[in-house]
Amino acid sequence: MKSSILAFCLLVVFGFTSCVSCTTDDNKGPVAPIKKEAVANEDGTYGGAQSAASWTNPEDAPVMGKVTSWTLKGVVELSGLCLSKDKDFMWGVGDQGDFYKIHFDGTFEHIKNFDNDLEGLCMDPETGDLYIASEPNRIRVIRAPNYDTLVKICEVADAASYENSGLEGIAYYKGQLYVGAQTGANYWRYSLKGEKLSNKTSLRTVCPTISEVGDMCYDAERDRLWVIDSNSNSTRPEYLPFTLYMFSGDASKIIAKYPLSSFTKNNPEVCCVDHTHNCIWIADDSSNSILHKVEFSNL
Ligand SMILES: [Ca+2]
Ligand SMILES: [Ca+2]
Repeated sequence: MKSSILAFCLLVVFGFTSCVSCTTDDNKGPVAPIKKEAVANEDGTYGGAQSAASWTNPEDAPVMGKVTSWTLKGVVELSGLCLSKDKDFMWGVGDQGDFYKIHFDGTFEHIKNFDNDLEGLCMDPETGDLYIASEPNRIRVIRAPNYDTLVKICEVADAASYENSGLEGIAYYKGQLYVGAQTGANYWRYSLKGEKLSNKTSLRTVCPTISEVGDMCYDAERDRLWVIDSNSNSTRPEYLPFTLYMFSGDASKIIAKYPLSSFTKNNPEVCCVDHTHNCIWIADDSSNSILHKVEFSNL
């Protein structure tokens, strides 16, 4: 009898205790962070800001180093950069239609104004022609060697309603063009003549933490597609703020992520890979644009 009474008492005590501790856990909340802990997607990526801290770049990925910044007084809303054909300066474009030569020491020359919302540019390395993304949905070209006329290529029909969240990035990719938009982090591939080669696809399908395309740059030497996300995401914690993403060249896989918030404060809408200087040029689109030389090892 004594042992069964003891067993009964223990049952009551432990039952009560476990019930209390269960209630306490739910109220105090240590359970909540555990529930939110990130679970990797099938492709190894993570979704949501909670998981951002747990992302680790692969060991053989480029490593970000020193950052040098210049305020370019008079360069208005710089939103696209690409290396010149001889890689001795960069071409630049801005939202107010301005077309610049930007030098590696932070000096610049204003070439002309095209009265267009110029947001991104890239070069055909065969011809030196500059392909331009213009908001909301225009693809244009400035032909070498005179670089004095903005010529129509086509409109991206899917982006017609994107307004000032339209095309921001364009990249020369194996004789074709990538074009990317802020809205939905969507991108397409087009021929140099303006024929659509791939349907609208969101980079979020392989990288759930990207909010928008601020700029894109294809690195042919390493077959990588670099994309900068220009959104602070202060109200959308499901996406990472101000981040540089490195995808495989065909955009089928996210490889590495680089947070930029420690030095980009405004609206980073430019990324340009430069192997000669072992860096990626990044710029904040603002009334006096800010150019950042971001050095990398193993770029
Ligand atoms: Ca841009
Ligand atoms: Ca714009």
